Amino acid sequence: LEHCTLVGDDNITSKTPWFPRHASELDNCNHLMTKYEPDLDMNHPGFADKEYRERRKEIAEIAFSFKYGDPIPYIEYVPTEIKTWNSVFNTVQELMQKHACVEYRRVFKKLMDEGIFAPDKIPQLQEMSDFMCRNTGFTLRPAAGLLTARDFLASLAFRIFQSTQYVRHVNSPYHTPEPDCIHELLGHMPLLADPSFAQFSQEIGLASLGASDKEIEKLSTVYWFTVEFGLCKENGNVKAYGAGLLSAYGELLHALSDKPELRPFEPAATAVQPYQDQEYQPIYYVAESFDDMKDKFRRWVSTMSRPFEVRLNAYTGRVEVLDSV
Ligand code: TIH
Ligand code: FE2
Repeated sequence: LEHCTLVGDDNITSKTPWFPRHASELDNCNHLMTKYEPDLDMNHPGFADKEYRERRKEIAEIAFSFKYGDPIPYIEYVPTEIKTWNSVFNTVQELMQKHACVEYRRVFKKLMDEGIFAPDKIPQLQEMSDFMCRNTGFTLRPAAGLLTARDFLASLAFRIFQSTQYVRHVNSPYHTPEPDCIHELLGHMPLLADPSFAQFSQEIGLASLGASDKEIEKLSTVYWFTVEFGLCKENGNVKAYGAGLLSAYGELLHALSDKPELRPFEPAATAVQPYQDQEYQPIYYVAESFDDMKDKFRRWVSTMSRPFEVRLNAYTGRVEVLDSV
């Protein structure tokens, strides 16, 4: 970055897709993908459950009316929701000792010690946001559901994670194809409170700002095979760090069994690997370490077509555009 000169907006052309320059502009970045809506999808476990659909609507309203700077509203979770949390929490707590990477285990313990993680209460997004903020500067904003890749990745540039706040249907506790707050809380948030992983997440976000549609597709594929389903090496063993593995014990055991194919993480190849989100992944990518993953990712990002680089000015909270070198 020392080699870059500040150029203002000169390199942003009319062809550059719009991107937010400050976290307040994320108020415009909450476009939903209409996938897995319990109202529309007959296969959704909540499709025939009117009460569940009502609950989802009620919680979605919070996200729709949220504006930058607002505190995240408190949700009084009901007993069925807490029961679902409890089932998932107990399996994760047991399995992660052996199968999760050390960074995850370390933060998990901290969350237990601080009373934020407990078997019988669902953490509130605001308390979790405060925890992450004091560890890495990451904060949360509520999202009504699955967002478009461009919107979702843009927020990461500001160290903001868009999180759902509803709970999966009680009939499918151990695997859901759509994100829910159990997946976000147990899968994503511990690692977003780890400095090295937080840095990696933000860099994916920064790389996405003003990127072409094709590059957004590649970045979200890399995100999928790392942040969501990544494996890594630790003292010669393979461990899980992907959030979709840490929040779904069926897939965690599948990923670490001899059934799937494991490949070394290589951004250029990983970025073009097709994937689906309906069933367990047939292929996983293994990183040597978070540092190695970041090195490889940075080298690959520098080959992207964007005629500028960006950085977040931590003092102003604004994204600055730089000449690329
Ligand atoms: N399959 C995960 C779970 O059941 O917790 C949730 C998701 C991961 C990735 C997309 S949705
Ligand atoms: Fe996720």
